[in-house]
Amino acid sequence: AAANQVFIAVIGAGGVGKCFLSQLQTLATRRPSPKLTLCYISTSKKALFHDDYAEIGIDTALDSLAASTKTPPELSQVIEYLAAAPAKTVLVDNTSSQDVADKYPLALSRGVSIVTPNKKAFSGSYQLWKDIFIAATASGAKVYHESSVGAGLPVISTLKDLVDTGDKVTKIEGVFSGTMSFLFNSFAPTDGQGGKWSDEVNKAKALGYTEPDPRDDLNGLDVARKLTILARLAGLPVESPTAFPVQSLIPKELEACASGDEFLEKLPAFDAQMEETKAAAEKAGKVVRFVGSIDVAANAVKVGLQEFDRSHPIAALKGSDNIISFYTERYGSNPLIIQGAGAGGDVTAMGVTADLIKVVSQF
Ligand code: NHO
Repeated sequence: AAANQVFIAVIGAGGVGKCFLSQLQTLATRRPSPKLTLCYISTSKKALFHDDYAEIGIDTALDSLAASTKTPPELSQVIEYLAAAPAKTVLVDNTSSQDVADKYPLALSRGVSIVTPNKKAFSGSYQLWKDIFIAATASGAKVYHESSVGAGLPVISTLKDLVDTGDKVTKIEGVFSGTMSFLFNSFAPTDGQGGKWSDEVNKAKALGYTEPDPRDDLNGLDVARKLTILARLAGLPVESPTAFPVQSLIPKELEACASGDEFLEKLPAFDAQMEETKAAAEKAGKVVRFVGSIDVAANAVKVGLQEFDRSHPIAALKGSDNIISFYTERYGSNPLIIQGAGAGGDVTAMGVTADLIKVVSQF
């Protein structure tokens, strides 16, 4: 192997992982150099790799993996396997696993670069965050995670560019969840009546926007994780995604439901609560939205419901779009705004594949 080859290891082949493999196939065809060689792929149940790093065909990787009889080795063994490869390596983590995230410092310290949409490593403990960047700086390995906020939208790269060029970010606010965006755009539209809250939650689930258990979206933690990542990049040492106020939309009485299905069954009984929230906003000529904000000067992060004028860009959002506004000294009173699809396999994978291009171009 030579300088014009890069080994790629893929962990996770679900909704995002499958889309990533298809985009990797396109990338490998469009940019034949350096040669991107898939040498490892795994899910939580199966793995496929060869001791001599023989190439795994990208287009048939999923079938080959399905036919494999190997179970995934310990992660630290996978990292040693990659570190010993005869060329540079990139580990693509398409899981939402905390165990995989915890191993990033080890991988980076062994010279293995990382690209991932997994939020866990960057929104977990502040110590893990520090360990990741210390390890990367020491070894020169790269770590990119654009899709951990706003899927493929250029949110993290834009924030890094603002900071690195000396702009001062004063405030970041927006809609950071595709699920929450869809729910409020259809429950409390700027024109028309909107549906019943529980009906919209069921619709969002049927459309595949929500997590298998919709409570994982409605408890606000997904948004809190994204804000933790942005706040840290803006310079605030946020300790964890539970270190600031996060409003949950799960009625207290339903927190103990044994399953997502039971939760959905009982949710209609609580529609009146959300209806009141909507009516209160309407009385003031406004609409309610689920937003997150970071006030950098005040060191204040919060997640929850807020009322907006109907003409506000946050109120006028469509579908499951995200919107993120950066208020900075350079941009003055007109924020830099990023808007578009913020959930879904293809757009999330795009951020991952684009990160891979960035990493490879620095080798
Ligand atoms: P899946 O479909 O559950 O696939 C996970 C894969 O990882 C499976 O193949 C599983 O076997 C494997 N796996 C899990 N643990 C493993 C382990 N320890 N070892 C080996 N393999 C393991 O998950 P997705 O949907 O493909 O998501 C993958 C990652 O992308 C997650 O970290 C997720 O948070 C992240 N992500 C997804 C989306 C999305 O739209 N699907 C987004 C961002 C990041 O912008 C999107 C978003 O935030 C969606 C959010 N719900 C919203 O805004 O409403």
